[in-house]
Amino acid sequence: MDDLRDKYISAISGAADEAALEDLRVQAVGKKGEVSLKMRELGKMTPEERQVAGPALNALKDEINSALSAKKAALADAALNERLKTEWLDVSLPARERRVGTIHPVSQVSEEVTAIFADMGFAVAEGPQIESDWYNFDALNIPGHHPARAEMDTFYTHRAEGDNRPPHVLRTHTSPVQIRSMEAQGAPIRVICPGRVYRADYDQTHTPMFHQVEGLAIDTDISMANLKWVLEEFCRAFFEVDGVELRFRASHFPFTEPSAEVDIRCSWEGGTLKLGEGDDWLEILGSGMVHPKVLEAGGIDPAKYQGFAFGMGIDRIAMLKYGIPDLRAFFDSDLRWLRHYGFAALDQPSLQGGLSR
Ligand code: 2NM
Repeated sequence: MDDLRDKYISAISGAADEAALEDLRVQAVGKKGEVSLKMRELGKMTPEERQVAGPALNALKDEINSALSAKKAALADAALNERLKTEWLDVSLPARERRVGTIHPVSQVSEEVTAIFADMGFAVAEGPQIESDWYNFDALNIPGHHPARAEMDTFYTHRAEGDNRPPHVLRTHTSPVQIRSMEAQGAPIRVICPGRVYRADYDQTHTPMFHQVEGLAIDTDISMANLKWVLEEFCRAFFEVDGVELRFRASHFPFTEPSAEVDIRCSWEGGTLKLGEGDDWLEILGSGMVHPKVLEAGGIDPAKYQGFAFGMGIDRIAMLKYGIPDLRAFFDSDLRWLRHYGFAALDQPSLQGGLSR
């Protein structure tokens, strides 16, 4: 009986599937199975023998039956687990196909600009959109009486009654981020600061909120020549014209000296703009060598360091590159406009892949 038990218990535990298990059941406890045949022999035994063998055989039959059903349950569990592995279903997926939307041209162009300057070693810095007037004006060599303060159409916040400190402003440019970067990391430095800026102005070419990217490079031997190379390199990559021609026009900003506005060669043939050819010039950015007072405000010694800075409108260069006519439509949240001028969600710009579609 011990031999029978060992044989079937180990065979049952090693059974590969339900069919093998059924064969074992028939062999062991089926009508003509080994245990059943042994039970038939009980009739030929003496009563004493039967009293010992009977209960033992019944116990063996029970033991084999429960091993069979335990193994059957285990096989069913394993089969179910196997099925669940291949037939999984993400019940969190939407039942209906849905358009995910598009990337806004401002986001797309910010990524493109960032990719180009990152390739030239510039890090990205961000800062608050509500600024103290020190960061937005004084640190940038625009003192209280300076006409640039009035020209900027600044949005002011309110102070509480009787609080005579100057009010905070919505930043009118991203230059305050560059002052903060100078303070935080000192020289040498190479950063670009993309972000939202605010001016109280609204017409075909102005919205009260728009986007700027400013760049700053400070070191012991930075010159206007470096500025020129960086901006040419940027325009060549961004507008995707190899023989890009820029024109540096003397200008004036409080925070740079000397200052230059930069134009790109273009043509307006047939009413469409073509960059890199023709006899016209289109202004695309402002730039210059950072004013010593601005370096000082940022905690950098102007006797030891100098640097260049530049700034441009992201919305404006987006319009030029992608032929978008009206700036105001940028911020209307018109779905048809967004589908037309938007970019595919996974269409991330990279220098390797070419920046445009
Ligand atoms: C421009 C034009 C020229 C500029 C200057 C600075 C700072 F903070 F470093 F002094 N950031 N950006 C700058 C210079 C911006 O935008 C038209």
